[in-house]
Amino acid sequence: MGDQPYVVSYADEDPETLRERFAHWGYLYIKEYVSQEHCENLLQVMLRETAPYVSRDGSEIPHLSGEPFFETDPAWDEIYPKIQSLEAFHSFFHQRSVLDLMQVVTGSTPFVYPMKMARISTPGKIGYETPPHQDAHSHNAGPTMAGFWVALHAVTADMGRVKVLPQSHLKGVRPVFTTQGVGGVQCEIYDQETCWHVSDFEAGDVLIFNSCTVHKAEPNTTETAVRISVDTRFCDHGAPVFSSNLEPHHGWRIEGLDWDSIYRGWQKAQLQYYWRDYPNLF
Ligand SMILES: O=C(O)CCC(=O)C(=O)O
Repeated sequence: MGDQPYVVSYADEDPETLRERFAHWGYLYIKEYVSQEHCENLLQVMLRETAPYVSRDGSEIPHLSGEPFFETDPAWDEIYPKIQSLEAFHSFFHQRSVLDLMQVVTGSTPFVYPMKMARISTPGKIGYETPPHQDAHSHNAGPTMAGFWVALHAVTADMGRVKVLPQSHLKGVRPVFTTQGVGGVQCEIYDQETCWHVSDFEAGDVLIFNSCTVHKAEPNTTETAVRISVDTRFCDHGAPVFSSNLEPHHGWRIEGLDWDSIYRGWQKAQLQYYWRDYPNLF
């Protein structure tokens, strides 16, 4: 069976309906949840840091100049610490409306993981896109953890959309093996799991997925279009959070990419080291 479109959710639906749908499918695809203005503002500040490799020059979609790259390539390593240092990037996930949504989904006060991720999917790197995986494995997390992924601009079928294997969360944490591509780890896909859910995204569309929901990225097969999205993880406040999630994303391999350097130019202290008194770190 081929792919099917995402089951669409809307923020103004009854919370119980959203929770039931999340429990049933293992994900929620919520149309235009984050305001387009907020996405555009973040995209603009990120694009200042991705230049000259990725820019917009007046077009709606970012595009690539020069050689393709993926996570850990030299161009990416040059750009990424600058993106990680953006206060607007981290605070994006702490806006009231995002916390409110996660409160509905988790059914209790949400905790935002310190690690925030930006994805820059360029064309010309087919085979290096995010392989199928479960965040339960990659973030060493329990069942109440959820991924929160936001498209910052329109993403069409050829631009490296993120897709999920519906109901895969019901089968527990799967065996993994190493592979190329973002994260370098792939989980097992069982026989008959051939129907993925995926749709085009508009700016502000949110994908929330259970920690055991298998998800992956499609290849970016465009000539020059670049897909930029941002994501993090949430859990119910008090659930165990593994220590690696307290690091900046790729802080373990990019020299100098630590919280002190990230916070250096920030205006506000409120979101700095906010997890230090979190009651359940391991
Ligand atoms: O955006 C991507 O390419 C990957 C996203 C992802 O795997 C995640 O958020 O866990």
